[in-house]
Amino acid sequence: MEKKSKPTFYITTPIYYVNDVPHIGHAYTTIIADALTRFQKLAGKDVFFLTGTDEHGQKIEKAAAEKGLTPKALADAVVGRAQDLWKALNISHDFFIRTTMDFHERGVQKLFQRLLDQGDIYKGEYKGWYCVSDENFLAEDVPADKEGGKACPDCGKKAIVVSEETYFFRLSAYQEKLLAHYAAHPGFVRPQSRMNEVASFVRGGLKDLSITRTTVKWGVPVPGDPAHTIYVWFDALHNYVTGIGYDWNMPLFEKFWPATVHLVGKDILRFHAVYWPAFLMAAGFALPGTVFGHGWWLKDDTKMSKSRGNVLDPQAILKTFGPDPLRYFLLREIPIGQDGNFSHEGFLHRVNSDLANDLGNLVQRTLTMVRNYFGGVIEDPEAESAKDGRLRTEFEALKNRVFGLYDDSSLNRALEEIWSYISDVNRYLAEEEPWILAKDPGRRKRLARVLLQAAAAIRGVSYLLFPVMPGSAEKIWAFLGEEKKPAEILYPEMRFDDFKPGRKTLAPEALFPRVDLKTFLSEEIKVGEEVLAVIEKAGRGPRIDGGESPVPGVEAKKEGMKSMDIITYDEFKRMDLRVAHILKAERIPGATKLLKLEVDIGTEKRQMVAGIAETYAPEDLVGKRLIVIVNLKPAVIRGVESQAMLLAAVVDDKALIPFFDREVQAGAVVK
Ligand code: ME8
Repeated sequence: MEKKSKPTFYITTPIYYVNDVPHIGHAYTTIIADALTRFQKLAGKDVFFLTGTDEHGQKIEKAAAEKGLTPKALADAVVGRAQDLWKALNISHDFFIRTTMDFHERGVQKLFQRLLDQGDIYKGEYKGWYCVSDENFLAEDVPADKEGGKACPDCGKKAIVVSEETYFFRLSAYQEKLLAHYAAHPGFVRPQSRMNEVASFVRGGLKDLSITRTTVKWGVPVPGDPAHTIYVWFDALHNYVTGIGYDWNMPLFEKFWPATVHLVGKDILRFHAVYWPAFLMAAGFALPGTVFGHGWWLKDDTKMSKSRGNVLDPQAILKTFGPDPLRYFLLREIPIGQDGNFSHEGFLHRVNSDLANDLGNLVQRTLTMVRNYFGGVIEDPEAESAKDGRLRTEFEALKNRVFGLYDDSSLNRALEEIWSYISDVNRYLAEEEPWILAKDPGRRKRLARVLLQAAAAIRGVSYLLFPVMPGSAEKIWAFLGEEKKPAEILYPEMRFDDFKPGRKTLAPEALFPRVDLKTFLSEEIKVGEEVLAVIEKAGRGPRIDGGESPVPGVEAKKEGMKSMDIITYDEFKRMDLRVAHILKAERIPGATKLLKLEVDIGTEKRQMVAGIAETYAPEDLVGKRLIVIVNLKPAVIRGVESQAMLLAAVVDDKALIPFFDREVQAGAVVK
């Protein structure tokens, strides 16, 4: 019988320059590619993931000279550090290409020769402005400054004039073909807005491109004319074909070409969406499916880049947290395509709140109960109630949604969905109160059901998180007594119900460290001092999250009250705090701690649920004036939607609300 071959998926990152070690921006692209790779493997595809380094050109020549090294010695030193970083980030690339590898150089020369022979490359003279930092020729319409010089419109650095004999690529001949390709393949560039930018650039007219230099020695020599070296971008872009075997392993090349996705930063979209497809058309190769241009990580609102001196080295974060928190943060915080501002406070907040609190605590609590109540064994449970069953059916629906979102590269939305389910599981435990069931020997089968359900949900969640947090997912599966690893189960075969009684679970270790800002920043010498100075000046105390949990009904995190989890003033400002008047208050049937309130917040009436029934009788509350947060995402508690949250002190487990002692208008802003 003929063996059916799996569909292929070939993904690439840019190959990074070796003038310095990669920073968080480079890590971002590589992490996206890794998450998509791991997901596509779960989806049953035969995946190839290529990354590497761009080692030729004037920029490297210059950086090496400044350090007193040969370009190759500089490249060798940087490559080692880059590869260590990818290892520390758990990057699962299939091959790491260096443009100084001999098969790559041969492949580039061969393709150059082919285009020369067929007339797509011709010899002429180039005179114009060149940006060494970006390795890019300036367009003619870039205006001159007062002294008659020109600055690079992309990086702002001074350009130099170059005048030399050069080989040109006949780019102008591809203008219409490129436009036709864009029209026929609207997904060729993502996001869509960037497709429009690229198409309008091409429509504006394409000039032939100078693709060799005589003044740069560090490059691939032009075949038969070694006074010329091949332009670094012509050289570098071809890594995508030589890296999967062009000219040295043709079966591999034929299996994976064309690339499914070239993942790049928006800074180099034009090279990938205009020049590269034109080179490919000339060579007679099929074009890649998509060039995905992601946004930038900014620091203090400017692009993180070595030339601006504001880069963050991921090593300090990795040393404290390991790879998964950084992977999670970068993928959760922004959709691919948008820019994001990196802040240490933002990072810590996500780690403490989403990872340590929501997910880490859930795993820890559940497995500790299985251990304490059943000696670590998942016991035979009673039959599923409708509510227990909801956790299962919700998981199956979630799985399909997350599949679709990962497949569409909407990683942040997939993570949002997963976290919403994690909240549901936390709420299930809070409502079923297994710690109370454990006190009643007659309810052991019920207790077993609640813990089985929660553990099965945790198994499912970890599976869905595997592409983004592979190390943590594997650890959780091992805690759950799972023999397989997440990567061994294909997506369609993953079922909630496969978690069955009889398993022996392990004692969980802490998954995510709780780190306070000061300790964290002591690792980050330069940035740390700056941020701490700001915090100390502001004289802030502990964060105000010791009261009601953001997901009401879920146990508030005790150690969270003690930890210094600092937020910035901007984050504080995002909270819309208002004066509210209580119009109605009533008990919620079956809930001893909760009251349902109707409040007037000036602009409208809101319904809210608050854990204050043990301190206040409903009739004492009507007419009272208090402070509420009105822009918090609504939550459903005991089937009642809560559309605002009040502030209260928690003393001896009782909530005490600060009321105003004089008349104050509903809706007044609190700041
Ligand atoms: O351009 N935010 O290499 P490069 C997000 N060698 N991503 C960032 C970033 C930031 N602040 N800074 C860098 C080159 N990146 C060429 C590529 S490919 C044939 C040749 C990421 O070392 C992003 O992917 O300057 C960007 O496109 C890439 O690093 C640039 O890396």
